[in-house]
Amino acid sequence: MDKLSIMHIDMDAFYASVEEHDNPKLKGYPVIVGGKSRHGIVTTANYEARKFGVHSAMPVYIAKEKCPHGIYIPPRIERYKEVSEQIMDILYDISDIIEQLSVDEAYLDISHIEMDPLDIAKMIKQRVMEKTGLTLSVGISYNKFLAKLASDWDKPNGLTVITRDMIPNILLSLPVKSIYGIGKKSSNKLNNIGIYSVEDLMRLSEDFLIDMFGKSGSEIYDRIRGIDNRKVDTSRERKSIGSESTFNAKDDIEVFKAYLNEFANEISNAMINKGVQGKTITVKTKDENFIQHTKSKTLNNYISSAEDIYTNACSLIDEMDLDTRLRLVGLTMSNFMSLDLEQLSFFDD
Ligand code: TTP
Ligand code: MG
Repeated sequence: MDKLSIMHIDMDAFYASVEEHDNPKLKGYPVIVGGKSRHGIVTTANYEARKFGVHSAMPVYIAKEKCPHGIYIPPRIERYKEVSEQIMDILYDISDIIEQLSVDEAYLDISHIEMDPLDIAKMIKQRVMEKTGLTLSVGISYNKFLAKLASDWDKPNGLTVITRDMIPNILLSLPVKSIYGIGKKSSNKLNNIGIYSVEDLMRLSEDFLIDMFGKSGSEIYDRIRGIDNRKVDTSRERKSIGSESTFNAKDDIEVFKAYLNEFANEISNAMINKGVQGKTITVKTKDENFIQHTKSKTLNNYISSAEDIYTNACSLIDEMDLDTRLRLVGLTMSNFMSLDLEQLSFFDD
């Protein structure tokens, strides 16, 4: 059987959900996040507003015609980025092989994790809910194309697994434009020759598709047959510097802090070498039951000295409920700014 090695996660109505979470009075109402001006565009709408036909990329004035009683909110991009970071932190705790596709979406390679993929998905949902109060949809399959299709299958708050035997049922009736690689233009081109569904598309030969779409014709040919060999691309590496150690389970906070001190020195040296300062600091622990816990904070100012990093790390670990013994302590700095940039902005001021 194909190994269910790829997971795709996508937050539900992301910007609108953040707004609802930050202002619970919005719950139950149609919420539309969009530019303020008359020419503004809808970034997203919650599921309540979607019932009225409002969707992303629609001009706000049209949305207002469709849903006049909706609540219209200008976007707060910085806030969404902050929540996005929290979600990515949770994902990076689970797998290092992650490809972030956008602010609310990522692939995870979970092939090296022993746990049942469904349990991994439930754990992610639970951790994201605890940390951010938001729901997401998860798709699991043996390749990227099918995992992404799966996460979209049962939104919101979905959890869908696609196995090979499900492919005909799931794919054949889909419109061609729902296949990754077939945009609006290509979809129109296909419609013009009478090809509407994946089932229609199946009848075309690989050569025909290559003639029509070039190299991607061959990818489309494979994809609708459930073949997609793209790897989860980790080249857009996350910018963080960290260190961690495992040891025999113990419950001595002074020992943990001694580790943090050592890591703070290492991290500070590395940051100074790179010429960066950072503002987010994360302490990670693993307890004697191998359960991982993290606590992060984002400071108002950038730091790079070992002493600053250590002091903040200590206050974080003091705030963590260490009710069992630990077998790992780790420390990470992220959210960097290069020192050159700081100089520039200093002179600008
Ligand atoms: P999506 O994941 O495409 O949409 P969504 O999270 O709002 O809803 P869904 O439950 O269907 O996943 O995009 C993520 C965020 O990106 C979205 O909340 C707002 C932003 N966005 C735009 O700003 N413009 C756009 O055209 C789209 C599609 C999204
Ligand atoms: Mg989304």
